[in-house]
Amino acid sequence: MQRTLILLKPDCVQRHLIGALIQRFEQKGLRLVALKFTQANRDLAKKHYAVHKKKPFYESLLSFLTSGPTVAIVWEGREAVAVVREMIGKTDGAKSPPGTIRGDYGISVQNNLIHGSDSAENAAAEIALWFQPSDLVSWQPADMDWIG
Ligand code: DAT
Ligand code: MG
Repeated sequence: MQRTLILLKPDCVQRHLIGALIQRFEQKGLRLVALKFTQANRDLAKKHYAVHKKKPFYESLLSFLTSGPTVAIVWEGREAVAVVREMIGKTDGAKSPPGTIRGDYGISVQNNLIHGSDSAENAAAEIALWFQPSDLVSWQPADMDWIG
């Protein structure tokens, strides 16, 4: 079992797509571990996107992530990191195939609706940025044996 972090970014919230996107992950069989509606401050945004510090779009990325509310979610399941990345699609919505989240709902590079951790190691670090350990709920869904 693996955990991963997703962020439903400010464009997703403003476009009223929170429910539609959460539904996809629920239906896939991922288990909800933690969920928070929050507006990231600059300090959190900088830590979250620290890997992109040298990129030309870094400042714009920080403004975007802090511009409005975000939904942060921890999902758990078999191969959760890779499963979620596949469901999200490519970074650029215009190049992301239909059937993926960014392919179905977006056409922008920056305003691409959703973040998903790209490795188990980064997932653990990102979960610790957005949540307290006590926010994470371990539970057994009734249909767990069917989903695997
Ligand atoms: P991803 O979110 O697919 O993991 P990433 O980690 O390479 O993509 O980049 C983080 C975010 O930065 C991405 O979701 C959108 C933004 N971004 C990436 N490349 C960009 C570019 N060339 N111009 C503007 N924004 C960009
Ligand atoms: Mg990334």
